[in-house]
Amino acid sequence: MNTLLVYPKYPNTFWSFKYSLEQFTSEKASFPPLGLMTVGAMLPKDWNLKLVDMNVGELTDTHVEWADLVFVSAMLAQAQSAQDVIRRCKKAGKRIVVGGPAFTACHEKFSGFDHVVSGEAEDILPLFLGDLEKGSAKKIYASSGKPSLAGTPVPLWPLINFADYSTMPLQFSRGCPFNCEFCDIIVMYGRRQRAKTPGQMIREFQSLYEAGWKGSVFVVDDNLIGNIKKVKEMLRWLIAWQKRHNYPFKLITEASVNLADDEELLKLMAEANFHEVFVGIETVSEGSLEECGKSQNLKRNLVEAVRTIHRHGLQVMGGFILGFDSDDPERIFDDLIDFIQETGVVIAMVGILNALPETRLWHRLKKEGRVIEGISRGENTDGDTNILPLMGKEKLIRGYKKVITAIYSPRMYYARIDAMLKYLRPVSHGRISIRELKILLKSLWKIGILAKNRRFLFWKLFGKTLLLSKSRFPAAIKLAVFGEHLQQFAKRFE
Ligand code: B12
Ligand code: SF4
Repeated sequence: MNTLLVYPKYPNTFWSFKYSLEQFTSEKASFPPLGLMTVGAMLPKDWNLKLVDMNVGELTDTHVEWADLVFVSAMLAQAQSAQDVIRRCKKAGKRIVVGGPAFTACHEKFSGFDHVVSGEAEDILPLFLGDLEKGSAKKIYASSGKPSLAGTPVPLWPLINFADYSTMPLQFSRGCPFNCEFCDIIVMYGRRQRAKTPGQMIREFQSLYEAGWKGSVFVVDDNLIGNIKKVKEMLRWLIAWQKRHNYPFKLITEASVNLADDEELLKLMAEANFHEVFVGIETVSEGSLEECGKSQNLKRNLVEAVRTIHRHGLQVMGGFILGFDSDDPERIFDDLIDFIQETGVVIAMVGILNALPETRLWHRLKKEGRVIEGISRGENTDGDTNILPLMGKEKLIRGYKKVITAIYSPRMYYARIDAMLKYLRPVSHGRISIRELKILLKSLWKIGILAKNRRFLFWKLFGKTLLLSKSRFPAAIKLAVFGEHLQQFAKRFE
């Protein structure tokens, strides 16, 4: 069976980091599609597989002609491209199977596919494959439970070309114990966190290492620390493995802000070579935190929490949301700018509240007649929303634009790097790679010489970190380079 695995195109937004990749590296995208590489590893061994990630290469007619079966995976942000792929493959007479977050959230909004695997593939894909072999495959396969990850296979690395990507993804756990109103993770993956065993996780790191990857690895859990006991156990195994292999991987992940409460956990993460952690801070308004049920962020000093994490060598990337009912439109925008500047959350993903299908927020706002129908765009950094905000859409979007253009102005961006570096304990593991050296050299030319409105800021940062704090130098340059994408991204809101 010739099986084509297709990952549709996602828009060039905040997370694509497209501009920085194009200008400073030879890579075409940040991450390969882990969902498809995992599904690929679950398919019969005698099937021929090809993966086309449309974010790094074209889907050609030759690919489509070759296929007997086409598997499409997508997030809602890829809906348009996914629908185009389905239409094209249908026209060519192919049998199409769809799955992944977009189809789990609302497969009924798509047309033209033959089969959908809604939910996680581990328990449901074997059923589909069995039926397919018998010639009795149904249209809809919905996973009824949340499968254990004990049987999740190691991703099929040979499906991708490492050179196309800057970072490799691995996953330790799914689900999150918290209950934020807007969150679709708990709808799709549940509130009981399911994790792989430490041995299983080490096998995945080992397989990636043996496949030839060195460098950045994103542990794509939505909340790595959803089960603190289990993650600490895994981290101890990982530390030993990293030491044995001379720290080949620099790690990034996502975690809830209560990470700041656990000194031991922070130390373990730093020792395992985690450098960056994405934290959902969401808002500086206590009323809005209460409204969305983000209990773990309430009644704490969020500035101090961020600094504590920085002090342990982990750079905080922050997620923020504007447009809660409790947001005071006279203050929220300026308060958020101040918070982001004060804490030095350099990579601040500020989005507008959107209601994703089946979330508690979606149900509440639907009852209130405040959800705009149509495919949920699944994208909250494009300056639009599918809800009717209490403060009024126009005011919200105006405020959003103000925040984005302020925090991504070169002056404020570089001020934040300074604010972060003041607290950031440098992480000592691993050496600077050739890739990082090349990026550094390009940055000297492209930012240090060509970028008229920020070259002074760049050289100031460059000189200061090199003279006073050499160990923080790689982080400073990396942030300057990321800034090139983010400043470009912000321009669309000017
Ligand atoms: C890594 C990641 C990214 C990466 C890259 C994606 C990539 N190349 O894989 C980047 C950073 C680019 C990204 C961006 C965005 N992302 Co994202 N991302 C993730 C994250 C953290 C991990 C994805 C992953 O690898 N999961 C692990 C794999 C194993 O799980 P999986 O994909 O679900 O696959 C399983 C099943 O779904 C199924 N399956 C998957 N595909 C298929 C296909 C077939 C045919 C079958 C049968 C089964 C199947 O089998 C797998 C095994 O069970 C997820 C969260 C999550 N928990 O998954 C969010 C997530 C997918 N992202 C999300 C969002 C909203 C975004 C953004 C819109 C954020 C933003 N506001 O900008 C952008 C959109 C893209 C853009 N404009 O740049 C949402 C999607 C919601 C939805 N319903 O569509 C998620 C779920 C997180 C969330 N709730 O916020 N993201
Ligand atoms: S902490 Fe994050 S993953 Fe967990 S429920 Fe809240 S938003 Fe979702």
